[in-house]
Amino acid sequence: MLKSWRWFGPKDPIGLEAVRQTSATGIVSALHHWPNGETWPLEEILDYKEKIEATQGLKWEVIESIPVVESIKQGKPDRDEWIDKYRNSLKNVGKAGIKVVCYNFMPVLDWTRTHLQWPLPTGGYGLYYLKKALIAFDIFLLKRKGAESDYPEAEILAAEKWLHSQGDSEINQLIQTLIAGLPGSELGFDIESFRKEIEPYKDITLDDYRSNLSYFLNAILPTAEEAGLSMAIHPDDPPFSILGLPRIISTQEDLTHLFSHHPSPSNALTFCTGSLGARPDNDIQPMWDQFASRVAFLHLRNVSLNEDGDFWEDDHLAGRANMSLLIQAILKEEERRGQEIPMRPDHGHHLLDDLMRSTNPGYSLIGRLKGLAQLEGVEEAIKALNTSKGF
Ligand code: DNO
Repeated sequence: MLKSWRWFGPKDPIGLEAVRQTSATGIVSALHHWPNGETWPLEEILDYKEKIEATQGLKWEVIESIPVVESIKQGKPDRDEWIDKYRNSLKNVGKAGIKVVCYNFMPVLDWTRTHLQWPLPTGGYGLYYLKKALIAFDIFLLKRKGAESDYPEAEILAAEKWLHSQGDSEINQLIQTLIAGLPGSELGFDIESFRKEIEPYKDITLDDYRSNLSYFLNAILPTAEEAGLSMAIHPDDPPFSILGLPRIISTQEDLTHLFSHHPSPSNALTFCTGSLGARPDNDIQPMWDQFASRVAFLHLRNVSLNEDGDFWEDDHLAGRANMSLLIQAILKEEERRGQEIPMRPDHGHHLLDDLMRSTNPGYSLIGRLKGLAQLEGVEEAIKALNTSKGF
């Protein structure tokens, strides 16, 4: 695996010299300073690449992400203009020699959690999705029309009770966490603007939303092919509909639909074990087996679930996905291709000195470093066991 690390640009509290010490050689980044939806000029890309690669040993391997604007997602009349800008960005990315672009097609919100500092049993903190908090937000804070009909009575009561047990600052924190924008999402809202933003989705069905993605892909995949790019879509996180918004890249069936309708070799997948794993009926192994050849980028992390529909980010080697078996399968796929697949340790716990430094939620230094070291250890062990040489 090509070990890489997500870097949020010059403002990232974890600088490139620090990344250099993690054993990652690939950088995953984006022009975070560039206005959403506007074409990425070639000079900007080259300039940013030069900044990254000025740290010896690092290379900008993957773009995460070029965000897809709401006009495209909602299929608005002006979407073609935005698609043209997107295609121009892709052409420029291709010229700059970067081969993988990660993006997502989640409406309005990118990845979503209810708690960013959930205490771990061993100390330190992790990310958590508490279903009743999400329901409480939806019904009692956002007051979304018709939200009550999305949940069983007992869950609504539990959510209400939970909300009453929370103080003002916890409630404000919940609102912030859900809609103020997590790292990489590029957008943030308050309750009023969020209500406006999700309003159009009441008229957009799953099928409409699928055709909006298809329309986008039909327009950009030929450009991506010409530019030699893999467009690695990121699965929905969490992989189910939240707040009444459609989600269409959540299950094995969704992915089958995506790749059968768009067989272009540039149509690719970001295999995110944590996102896919947050749904009990998603089995990681058959998903890998079916889509391995489409995987252009790996997000390795692990989640655990409970029966209440909550999930939390576990150690990279604990949780639902059997990482060792997955890495074994990844190495097989790499051998078949004769090429490494870029991987990054996704989301780390906030551990030890992480608590003294203000880093992006999920993007800690020590937590991710631990994850990377564990994953690398598994990889090395498998490789060593495969060569039957003595020691
Ligand atoms: C979260 C990330 C996502 C991801 C986007 C891709 O930590 O995995 O924000 O970057 O969904 O567009």
